[in-house]
Amino acid sequence: MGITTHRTFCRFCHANCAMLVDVEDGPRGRMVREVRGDPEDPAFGGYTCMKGRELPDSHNADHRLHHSLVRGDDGEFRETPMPQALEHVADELRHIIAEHGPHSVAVFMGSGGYQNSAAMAASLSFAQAIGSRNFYTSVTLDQPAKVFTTARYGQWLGGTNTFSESDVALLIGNNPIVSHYSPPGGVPPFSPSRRIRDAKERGMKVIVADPRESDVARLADIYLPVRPGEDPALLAGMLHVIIEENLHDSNFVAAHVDGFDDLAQAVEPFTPDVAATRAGVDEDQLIAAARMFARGSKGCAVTGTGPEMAGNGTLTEYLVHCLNTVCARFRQEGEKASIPRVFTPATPRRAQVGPPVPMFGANGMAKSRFRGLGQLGFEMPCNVLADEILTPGEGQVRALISVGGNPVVGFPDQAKMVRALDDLDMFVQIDPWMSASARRADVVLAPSQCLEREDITNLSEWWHEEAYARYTEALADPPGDVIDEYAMFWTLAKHLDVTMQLAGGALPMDALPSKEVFLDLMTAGGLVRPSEVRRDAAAAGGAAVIYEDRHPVIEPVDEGEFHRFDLTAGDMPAHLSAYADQSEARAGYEFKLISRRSKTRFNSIGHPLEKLRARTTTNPAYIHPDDLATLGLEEGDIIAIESAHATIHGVVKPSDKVRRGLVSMAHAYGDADATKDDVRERGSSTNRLVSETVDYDPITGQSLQSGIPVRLAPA
Ligand SMILES: Nc1nc2c(c(=O)[nH]1)N[C@H]1C(S)=C(S)[C@@H](COP(=O)(O)OP(=O)(O)OC[C@H]3O[C@@H](n4cnc5c(=O)[nH]c(N)nc54)[C@H](O)[C@@H]3O)O[C@H]1N2
Ligand SMILES: Nc1nc2c(c(=O)[nH]1)N[C@H]1C(S)=C(S)[C@@H](COP(=O)(O)OP(=O)(O)OC[C@H]3O[C@@H](n4cnc5c(=O)[nH]c(N)nc54)[C@H](O)[C@@H]3O)O[C@H]1N2
Ligand code: SF4
Ligand SMILES: [Mo]
Repeated sequence: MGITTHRTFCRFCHANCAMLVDVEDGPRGRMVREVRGDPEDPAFGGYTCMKGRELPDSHNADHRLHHSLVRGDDGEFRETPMPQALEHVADELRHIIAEHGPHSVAVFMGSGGYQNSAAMAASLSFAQAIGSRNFYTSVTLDQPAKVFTTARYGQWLGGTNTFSESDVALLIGNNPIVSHYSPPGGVPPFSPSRRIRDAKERGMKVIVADPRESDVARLADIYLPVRPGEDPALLAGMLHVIIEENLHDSNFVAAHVDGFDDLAQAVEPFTPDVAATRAGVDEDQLIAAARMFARGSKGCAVTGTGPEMAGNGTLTEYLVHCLNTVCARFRQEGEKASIPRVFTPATPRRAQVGPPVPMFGANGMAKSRFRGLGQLGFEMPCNVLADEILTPGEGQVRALISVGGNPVVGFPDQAKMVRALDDLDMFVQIDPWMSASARRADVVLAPSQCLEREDITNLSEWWHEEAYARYTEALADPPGDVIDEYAMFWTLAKHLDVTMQLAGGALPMDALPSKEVFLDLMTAGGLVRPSEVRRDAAAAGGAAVIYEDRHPVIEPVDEGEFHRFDLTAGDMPAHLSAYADQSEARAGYEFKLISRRSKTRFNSIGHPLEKLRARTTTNPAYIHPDDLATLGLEEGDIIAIESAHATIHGVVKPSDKVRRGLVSMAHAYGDADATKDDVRERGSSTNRLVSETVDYDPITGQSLQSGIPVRLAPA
């Protein structure tokens, strides 16, 4: 009995903030009582956000599932012991595979799955073990063009400049103060606004491009209110200025870059006035931003989700890659590798370009049956999942296991996704509560929550400039018979008599391996083994361990493996020229709806938590006061938002931080049955407005989930 305090890290989101947790050992076992930031952690220094501080509620709340649910023939859910629920799922899968083949089973890992350090490896290796090509993750709902661009052009093996060494930062549609997310080279999630203020104090210049004056835009030296989807014009204009004024690193370009002249030619028509007009920004500000970025000695251009979702995502990522490349924003020979990534299989760290990696259906990778879209690395694009379920024929998906995803609210075309889920022979949702998707499932498997699990920091290690590693013990006892997701997939594989393979080889299939064994196999080839970190962390009272002596140093060029960045790959200069000739206006839809993150939710995670609900129960529609005056609307009114595809409702909130002609709303609110009448209580789903077959990226399948053409009317 009594309360003890332990060191661990938060897993409400991917940032993994260092935390102290008070645990009470009482009649119901060890229960989480309170969490707070760990002031002694070298990276986070005590920082947490309001979501993470709700972890005790999330673990102990009444709405939490303590047992799994299986729907009976009468359509009603029945509480079912975990072993039986898993056996039932395995039996159904066996029948479905026997009748329709292995591709008929799909696995989707959503953003809630990333919070468990083993869920990605477990769900992927399960899909591979049964021989299904239908593995999906939220990466193809949010930022596939980044993955694709890195693969197509190759990576600088020494890594990019990091935030702490930079004297300039360019953030395009990325708001790390709320999202705690930035790609490598961007703002690390350790107390992001304090970091930016500190960096500015030492002289860093910050440039932000966002149609909405976001939290980070308010700290910017130059804020560019770019029109949604027109980032290519802005970036091409900046490249035009940089090249014309010779501000790029011509030595680096000569040594490592092909296709520079083609790029220069393609950005030629984007003179500052043409580019600024199209992008909707001030011409002098565009020129100043180009000079500020290129004259900095170190610092990266990075994008968030906004520009990836607003159309032209692949082109935008290409131009960002060009900016960083021609300005050589990379670490060089003899320096420490910028991000050591202790748990990721080590690639050579050299002062050179790595080889391009074939992507998206190339070279024998699996193709989907739709729109010519194919695998990105090991995963299928989410764009095709609904059609793969709904369309009969060879390869039709008949069973879906969703781990930490909420397809009803995360995917484009909500009504269609709901039809698809209802059409499945079996829909299994792994979820700690009755989310919008769980309520439509045939089986809901109840998982343990983060403070009841062992985990490592593999998912946040790409922000740490030191070789920072953590292994946390399970600190609380799981209620009921909930278990870790890795154990669910292992048990299913065991029933189906297949073997899961991890980076380090086959997983033992005779008896359930411990999480430590799983994590060791999963991270084979990394700088440190999780079991070693576990021992070192235990010796350090559960704190982070920094493996300074293993931090790789960037080696000289390996001439035998020499590659160059080829800026003409994929004909991108020609795509830019085609974009220059396009017009994007859509008659009859004079507004655009843009996406943003809600401070009080992580996508749909947090909806039932009382203190977060006390802050908001809806995703308000931010609209410029002048637009509201024209529409005759006031704060708190309900507005109808109509796209070519559907109509949703929103609660009006005036904001002079959004450009005129825009509505800014968070996604992942509102179930499929949410209506105008309960929009204040539940919010509404912006994805109802989207069609994945009309507006999508032809390479990645990313649907238009921001910058959606809409019209507005009082409701
Ligand atoms: N229009 C529009 N659409 C978007 C976006 C946008 O900006 N605009 N953003 C996109 C992005 S970036 C993403 S990542 C996707 C997200 O799409 P999804 O990943 O499909 O949706 P989430 O809401 O993140 O789903 C998380 C689920 O995990 C459950 N969960 C919570 N905790 C746990 C846990 O400990 N274990 C398990 N197993 N489950 C848990 C939650 O209850 C919830 O059901 O949405 C995308 N959709
Ligand atoms: N609190 C909280 N944190 C989260 C999440 C959450 O739901 N809540 N979700 C997590 C997930 S899954 C992800 S992927 C990350 C995403 O992390 P971020 O990408 O940083 O997410 P946002 O805060 O939505 O920032 C996107 C910005 O893009 C802007 N934008 C929209 N359209 C355009 C456009 O066409 N061009 C430009 N330049 N900007 C545009 C929006 O106004 C917004 O400010 O956040 C993660 N962190
Ligand atoms: S930023 Fe993410 S990891 Fe940190 S406290 Fe908030 S939810 Fe937890
Ligand atoms: Mo995401």
